[in-house]
Amino acid sequence: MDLFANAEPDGGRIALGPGAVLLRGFARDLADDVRAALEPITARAPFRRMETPGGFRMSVAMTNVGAAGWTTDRRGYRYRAEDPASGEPWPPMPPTWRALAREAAATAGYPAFDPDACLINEYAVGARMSLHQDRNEQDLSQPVVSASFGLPATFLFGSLVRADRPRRVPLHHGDVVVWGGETRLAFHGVAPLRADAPTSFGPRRINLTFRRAR
Ligand code: MD3
Ligand code: FE
Repeated sequence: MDLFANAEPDGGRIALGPGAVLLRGFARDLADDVRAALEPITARAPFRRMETPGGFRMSVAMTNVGAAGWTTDRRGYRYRAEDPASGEPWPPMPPTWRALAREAAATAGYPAFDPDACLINEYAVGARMSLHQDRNEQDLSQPVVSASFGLPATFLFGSLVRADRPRRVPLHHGDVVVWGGETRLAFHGVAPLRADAPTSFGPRRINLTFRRAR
C-alpha cells in the first residue's frame, strides 16, 4: 500500500492539469472575512437563481462583486456593470478578496492576473452545476481563480471535449484552484451538493470565482 498516495508535496500545491493548480486550504484564513463581507454584499445584491437562455432556472443562487458581474437570462450569458435586479452597480470587490485571488494566481504562475469580476455561487444541498465552459471573458489567456467555503463538493473536471468522462476532484473549505493554460477552456461542473455536517457557513457551499472579464 502506498502510504503517500494522498501526500501533498509543496505544502498542498497539487497540479490538476497543464496550467491548473489546486492550493489546498489557501483561503482558510480568509473564511471569517468572507462570511462577514457576504452580509452587506447580499443586502445590496441578493443571491438569486438566474434563468438560462434555454429557459431553465439554475439550482445555484448567484450574485457578484466587482466592476463586471456575470449574468444569464433568456437573452443570453453576459457580463454587466449593473445588477439587473436593482439597476445599481454591483458592490465593490473587497480588497482582501482581490488580494487573495492575485496571490493565488501569482503562486500558480500568473503574476499579472488582476480580477475585475467575482461571481459568488451559493449551493444549497442538492444544487449542482452541469458541465460547461467559461468563455464569456475577453482574454482567455487570463486564468480563473476559484475559492470554496462551507460544505465540500465534488468538482467535475473534464477535458476540452464535452463527451469525455470528467475526473472527480473533491473541493473542501478553504481550497483554491487556479485554472489557466490549456485547462482554461476545459469542460467542468459540480456534482449535486450532498448534506454533511454543518459548517461555519451553514448547510451550504459558497464559491468565489474571480475572473478578468474585460
Ligand atoms: C475550470 N463554478 O461559476 S469553480 C462557474 O464551484 C463555475 O461554483 C464552479 O464553474 C463552482 O463558472 C466551479 C472552478 C472553476 C471555475 C472556472 C473554470 C473551474 C474552471 C474555468 C475553466 C476550467
Ligand atoms: Fe465555470
